[in-house]
Amino acid sequence: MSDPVAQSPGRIVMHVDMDCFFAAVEEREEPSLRGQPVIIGADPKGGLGRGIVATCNYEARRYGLHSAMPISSAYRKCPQGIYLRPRFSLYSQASRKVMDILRQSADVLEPAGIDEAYLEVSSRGSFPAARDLALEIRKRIQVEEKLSASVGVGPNKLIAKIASDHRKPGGLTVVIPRRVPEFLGPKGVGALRGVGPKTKEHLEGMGFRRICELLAASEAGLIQEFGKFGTFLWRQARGLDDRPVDPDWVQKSIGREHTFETDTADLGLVHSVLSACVREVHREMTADGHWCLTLTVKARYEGYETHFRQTTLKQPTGSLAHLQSGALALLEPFQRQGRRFRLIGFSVSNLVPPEDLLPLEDRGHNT
Ligand code: TTP
Ligand code: MG
Repeated sequence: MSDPVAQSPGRIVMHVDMDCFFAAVEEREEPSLRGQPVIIGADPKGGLGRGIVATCNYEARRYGLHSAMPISSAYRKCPQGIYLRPRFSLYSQASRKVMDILRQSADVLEPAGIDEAYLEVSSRGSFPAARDLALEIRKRIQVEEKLSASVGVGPNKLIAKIASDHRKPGGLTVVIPRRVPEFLGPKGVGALRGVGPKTKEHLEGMGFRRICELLAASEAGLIQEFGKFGTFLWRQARGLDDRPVDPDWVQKSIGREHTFETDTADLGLVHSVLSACVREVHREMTADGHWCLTLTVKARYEGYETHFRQTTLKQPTGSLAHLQSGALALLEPFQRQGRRFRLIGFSVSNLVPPEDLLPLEDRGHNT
């Protein structure tokens, strides 16, 4: 008799991440863009524009362009690129369609951002079966949505996510449990969850550039250096991650911001730009039926000094008038500073999904 435990493959988790998502949607809408470098973000204004790149397609990446770089640097590296302003409603629509496809194939689906999701697929029973499913999903997204995705499969969320990024674009990487150490080892410590530029620098300063090097660190040593996060790092370096795929994930925030062409002390202009940001955020929030509890205004002064002010309401709101008056109240102390603004922005968080807004008797609890 064989041992059922030894035969059990344990957990199988998939992570799907769309390739250069905003740019890919634009290319789908306008096929003549294909093959050219396409950049989504602020207006480059012939190299004088002051915003940033949201994303760009892989042709543009060959010129060294990437997300979050100043649009002026992007323009210097690639003046012949096609520069487009983002059309968020189009991207949310495409995102919803992709999530619908994924939901049909998952035991549990956790959308983890506009263009990525985790799928619990343990019920498929084996890694080869999960691989077949991944191929099928990638094909459906291509055929039905004309978009390209990269997929990672592994024994948990951490490995699945790193695997989906392993061979972009259009990649499929399956990491079976036995292969986890050789897969993770050569990767930079920046691939681990929660390791941003600062922590990465800190770890590299301690002599840990690659994950295999981090294996030499003791858990106690990492705790001493990073507090509780140390344990998390120690576990991640070993490929350990027991977070469940969580279907209750909700988008954490919706925001818009605007960088002025020149730093400005014109409060009328700051008001009207903030108000336009509020309108766009409101439109996106209510398109999904969400309301929100927390409002945040972000102000960046000349010289890049950045501040946030935030308020949390007692009741969720979906009213544009509430958001507008809330944003203005938050802006007020900023304008008393008498300084010039470089950027103004608005976001909502603590989003409340539509089903939580229904009165109790409509939720089906009374049957
Ligand atoms: P990502 O998945 O990080 O990037 P991507 O899909 O464009 O490219 P990749 O093929 O490497 O996955 O982000 C998804 C979308 O989120 C992206 O298309 C645009 C948006 N985004 C921003 O607006 N600003 C940012 O800084 C980043 C990283 C993404
Ligand atoms: Mg992506």
